[in-house]
Amino acid sequence: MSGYWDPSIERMPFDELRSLQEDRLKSIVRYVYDHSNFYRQRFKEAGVGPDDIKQMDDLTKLPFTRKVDLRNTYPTGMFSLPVSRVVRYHVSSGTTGKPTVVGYTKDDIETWSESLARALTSIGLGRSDVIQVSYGYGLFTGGLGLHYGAEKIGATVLPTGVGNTERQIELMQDLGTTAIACTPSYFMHMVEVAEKMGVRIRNDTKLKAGIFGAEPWSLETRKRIEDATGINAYDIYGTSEISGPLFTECPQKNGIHIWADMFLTEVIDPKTGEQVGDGETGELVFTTLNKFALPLIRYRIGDLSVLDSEPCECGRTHPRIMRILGRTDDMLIIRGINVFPSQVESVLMKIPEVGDHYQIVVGREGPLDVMTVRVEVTEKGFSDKIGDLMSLKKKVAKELKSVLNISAGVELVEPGTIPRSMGKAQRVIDNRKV
Ligand code: DLL
Repeated sequence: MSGYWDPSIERMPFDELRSLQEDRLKSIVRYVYDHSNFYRQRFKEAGVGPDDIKQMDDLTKLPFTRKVDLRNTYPTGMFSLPVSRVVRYHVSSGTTGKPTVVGYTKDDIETWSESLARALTSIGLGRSDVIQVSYGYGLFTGGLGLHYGAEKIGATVLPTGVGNTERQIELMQDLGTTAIACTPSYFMHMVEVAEKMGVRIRNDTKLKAGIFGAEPWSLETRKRIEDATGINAYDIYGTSEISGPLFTECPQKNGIHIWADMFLTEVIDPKTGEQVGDGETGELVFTTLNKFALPLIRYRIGDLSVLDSEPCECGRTHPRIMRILGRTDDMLIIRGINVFPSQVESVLMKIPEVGDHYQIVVGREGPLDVMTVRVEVTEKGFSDKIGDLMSLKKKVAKELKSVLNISAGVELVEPGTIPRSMGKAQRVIDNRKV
């Protein structure tokens, strides 16, 4: 079992942790009321003020906030401090609408790094590690976030960023990278490129851990990555609004620990807004407890997960969220049936002849929705016997149907055909929206 970065916090007894959360909740509510015009207005509209928040259960009196609020107040209307106190901005790519801007004080950056220091230590990394950061640097939070966290634990950072994959692999070998941080889809691409260069990750590098996130990925993908390379692949989660990458799994690999002294986590029914119990799927809602440039109260993240507050075998008392199913807005509705791309991935990655890369193409034929799953066949699975390919196609369609309850078309394509991603993979092409 690996060590702790700060055992006094990470193993803090539940009651103490809860009372710390309660104190911080009261303070942050008062703070935003005093500092942010946006929140003061919002609380007034909801008929609630800082004096109404006396204990944890009062949390539900507070109104939710959402991404749309950040958009409507673009660029910095939700900030609680003047820009002169802000030491850094990050900006979302704006692929789903107007971009959102987040800002940090020096202390906010420190808290973010502290969160990652705990997470990276929990997966066994430390001073003797070389951590290659292959998330994008710049406006995206992945690169700089991991960079600061890795430096904080005294590891050696190799800040490669994304792209130039062959060079990344050469450097990985030359500088003895022991852990890599990037999207799982980019890592799978890297493995493919390495193979073409005659480099086997398992034998020809020192890589032992991967810190993979920023996009949904299934347990089946984890298994593939681990089987193919011999590394330990850990899930890392966060969003730019709550700082960036913040939390990982511990070695139990059974949920991602959310540091309760920093964040208050709720899971709600996205339709009613009511909290759901532990073990039930719902939308994640976070309240930041010690972030000061852009504190967020009951912020609806849009990601679906399940909360588990039971003690973890690793000894940490902080609650866990289970693997992210996807965003509420990623859910495809095909002929009235809800489909998450992550479910499709789970099915595909169990079929050995299917390659690591896939795409889901949705369109309409007359009034009907049609979904086609485009999959690469592995070099081994690629046979010139038409009969074999036909039976593979049938097999994939059958497995998809048994899990998704709808019929999907299957298109088999040659290895290397589907575009590779360096950052977040674009898995879904929904032509209905065009
Ligand atoms: O993706 C922050 C990040 C960087 C996380 C590096 C992990 C590693 P955004 O660009 O704001 O921030 O996108 C956040 O990405 O709401 C999820 O939908 C998705 N996401 C992030 N991590 C995971 C994960 C960064 N481990 C959005 N599993 C979130 C599934 C993830 N989805």
